Amino acid sequence: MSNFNTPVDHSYTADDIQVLEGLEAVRKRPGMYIGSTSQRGLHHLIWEIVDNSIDEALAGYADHIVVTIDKENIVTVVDNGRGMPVGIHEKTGKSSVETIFTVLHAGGKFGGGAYKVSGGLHGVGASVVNALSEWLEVTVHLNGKKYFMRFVEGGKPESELKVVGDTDIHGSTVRFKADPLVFTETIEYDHNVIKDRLQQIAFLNKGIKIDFIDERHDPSNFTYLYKGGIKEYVAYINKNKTPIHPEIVYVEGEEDGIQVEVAIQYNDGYMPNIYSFCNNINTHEGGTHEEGFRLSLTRIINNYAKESGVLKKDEEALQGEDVREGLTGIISVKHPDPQYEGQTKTKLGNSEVRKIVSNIFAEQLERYLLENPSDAKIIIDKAVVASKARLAAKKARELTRRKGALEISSLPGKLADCSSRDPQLCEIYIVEGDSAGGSAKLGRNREFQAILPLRGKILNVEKARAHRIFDNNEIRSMLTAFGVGFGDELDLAKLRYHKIVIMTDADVDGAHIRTLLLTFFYRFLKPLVEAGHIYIAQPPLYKISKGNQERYAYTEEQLDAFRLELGEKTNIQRYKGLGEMNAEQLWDTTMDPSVRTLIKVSVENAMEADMVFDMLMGDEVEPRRNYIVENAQFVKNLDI
Ligand code: TTJ
Repeated sequence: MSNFNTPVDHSYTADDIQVLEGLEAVRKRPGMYIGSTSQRGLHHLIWEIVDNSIDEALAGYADHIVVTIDKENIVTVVDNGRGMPVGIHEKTGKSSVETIFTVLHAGGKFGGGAYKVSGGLHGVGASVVNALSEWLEVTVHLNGKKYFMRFVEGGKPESELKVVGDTDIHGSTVRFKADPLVFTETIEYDHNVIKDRLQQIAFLNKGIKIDFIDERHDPSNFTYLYKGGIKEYVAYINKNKTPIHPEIVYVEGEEDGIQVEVAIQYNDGYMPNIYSFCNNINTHEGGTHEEGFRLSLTRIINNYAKESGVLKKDEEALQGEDVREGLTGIISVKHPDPQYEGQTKTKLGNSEVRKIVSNIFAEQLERYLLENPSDAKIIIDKAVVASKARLAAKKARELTRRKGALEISSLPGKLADCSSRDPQLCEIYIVEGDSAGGSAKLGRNREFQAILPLRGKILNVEKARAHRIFDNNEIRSMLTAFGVGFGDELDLAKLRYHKIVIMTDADVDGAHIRTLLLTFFYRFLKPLVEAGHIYIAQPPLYKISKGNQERYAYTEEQLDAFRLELGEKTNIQRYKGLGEMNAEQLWDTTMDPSVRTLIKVSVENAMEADMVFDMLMGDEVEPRRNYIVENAQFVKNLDI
């Protein structure tokens, strides 16, 4: 590590660590502490450790964090902070390092008033990571000494904290191996998940350099350092879009110990892209920080529109959705005592935050508009056009509703419905193209599988205004078939199929259609994504045959294995599209519940699809190629 010249503070003491309960509790019920023992829970181990280094950086004592995953999935986190405390802890009589790693909830507030960003599932303490590790090693560089301690079998100290040498640097290092006895599914970390989250953490904490070294991956080294923080985050999200004003508006302030940052920029699209965070956690469900932001945005833009005369006295005020059209925005707050609400505990509840964000943002947005009149005009004009389009769309929607176009009584003609009426059992396959649709209709189990073929590409909902979206036949067919309505009036209880399966070709067009569909689901039917109703079918890539033996391969590895198994002179058919399979093959490989693999779409997947949307759709081949190569495991084997 290169940069160890951050200020050193030796004034802290090692008390104040709350002693709560033992590590056995964690091993008994890991889900209570890290959500689950799936790969997602496994990833929490890394976040929990990294959070500690981020806290040290936010306190102003560290600016470099290195996360390494080696070939054995052993994780190392290094920071250049002060070094965690090594003295004897008053309440436990043991070293503070030992206390931090063996006492649940320790480490919360020591250092007095230090900023603790973790929340939600995070912030359970380094002891939880220790409890769930086969072994864990701590190294501290502090006051000229190098200290070391090792734990085994879920947190048992192998010996006490020892001085093992001299040093002229300061900082903390933690190395651990997740316990396969706990993480029975896998102890393998997902490269992309870790990389993306570390990049996000770097965006959200300006000036902190985060290196990610993944020795299992080529290339192995990634460095994230954003001096502009969320301003650079907005630029990154808008990278493949067309901004309509050159500068990103960036606002920051602090009140009552609550730090606020907002960055916004409009692009020529229609959809808002607003992401909010509290203490580095994505508040998917929004909350008071987002409310404060929306309030001020609407109020200040209306004021400016009226005062500049663009909006006449007798004209209707601009609505929130008008001023958010095509807006990319990040709202990030840091709160010493966050309260999370909502179904997934990702909604910020602290009521004081609304006014604080609203005040800070309003004052600085107003100043920005006054100081940048040409940008201001572009922004106001866009909102006024949006307002007119909204009124037109409202009329169009009312017309659609009156005609009963979304009633189940008018189910689309292309839909081959299933006979069961129990939504829990029912599945609907959204299939690209009529020929694949035909095979799927013949091959399905008509008891519980419905087929809806889509013709050509569905509408790009990013680039179309509301009334055009609801005029689109493919979208109308889907909405009618699903039966839940959409937007504010969406009713999950009316869902007619609990599995909605996207089945597209394994080529770049198929990837486009899948992206379009995911974007549509994410934008208009998000509760379906959140409730886990959206799936992606995995058709095979190859058929390997010899004599009367047949095998289907879904990956290149499987292909190699089957070739070995069947010996020389096999016949290999590469499936370019679903249409190349007959009905029976489609059932055998992709639709039969006893053999098929469905990938469940998470909100993160859908959000990612939404973010990479313009890139996949755009004319530039290179970023598209890179994306597809990078995401090969999700978007298997595409023709580019
Ligand atoms: C807290 O305030 C007193 C001085 O030490 C501060 C501290 O603990 N800093 C700190 C902890 N820096 N880094 C850590 C840390 C790093 C890792 C990788 C893991 C853990 C559990 C803590």
